[in-house]
Amino acid sequence: MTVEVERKFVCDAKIMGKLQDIGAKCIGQRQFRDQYFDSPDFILTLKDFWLRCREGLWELKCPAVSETTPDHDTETLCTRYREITSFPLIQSEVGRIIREHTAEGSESNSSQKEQIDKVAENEDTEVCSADDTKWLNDLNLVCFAEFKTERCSYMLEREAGAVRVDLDQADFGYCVGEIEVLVPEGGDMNAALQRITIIAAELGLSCEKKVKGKMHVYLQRYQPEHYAKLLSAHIL
Ligand code: TPP
Repeated sequence: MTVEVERKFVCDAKIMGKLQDIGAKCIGQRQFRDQYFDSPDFILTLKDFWLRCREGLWELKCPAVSETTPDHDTETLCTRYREITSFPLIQSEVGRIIREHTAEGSESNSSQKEQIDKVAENEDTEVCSADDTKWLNDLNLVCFAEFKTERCSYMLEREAGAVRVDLDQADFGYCVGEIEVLVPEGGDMNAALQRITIIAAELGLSCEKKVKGKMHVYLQRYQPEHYAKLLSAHIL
């Protein structure tokens, strides 16, 4: 499992030139469609878990447990999420979160619990294919966001290690850049944060507030109720 450490930045017209100037190599351009899933009462996202299907590949981003105490600027500008990409692991983790929530909640009823327990049994015995949507139905998970992204990716090789920069253009008219380092679990988090800070400085990014991601803008525009709940839970 890996932890994705990332700093988002505002993409302006000069960014391509700046990337070239600091020696970034373009490693490709691609388009993908993302679908995000949650229960109708937002059990996953209100706990900061993000379940996504990107072109048939599932991923669960989970809040990373912080063992380091970065300085204030780094802490506010960078995000850290543990990424699970194994489909059976995603199923069991999502099932666990939903089950725990349902067991806690007073509104849960016995038929809902029976349904969810059935999914738990199946996890051990059934091998599911990636396009199997039965588990989503059984856990009452629905798609709450769907959009396409056009992405240009760059690599920067530095002595301290490689850093990736993605320039994303979402189909709902929002552009955002991301400086990203993947850290194997237990790896050096501070070194990763430092690498990101160095590239941000080389790109001349000013240390301001955290920049909004694609999902942030999507929810703000198209799912204002969901957005408001996440804001009051301090998730976004
Ligand atoms: N980014 C910021 C700046 N703040 C957050 N609270 C989140 C992300 C949480 N979050 C919202 S949507 C999402 C996450 C982790 C899933 C998409 O992650 P992201 O890395 O933004 O998308 P990608 O680059 O993989 O398309």
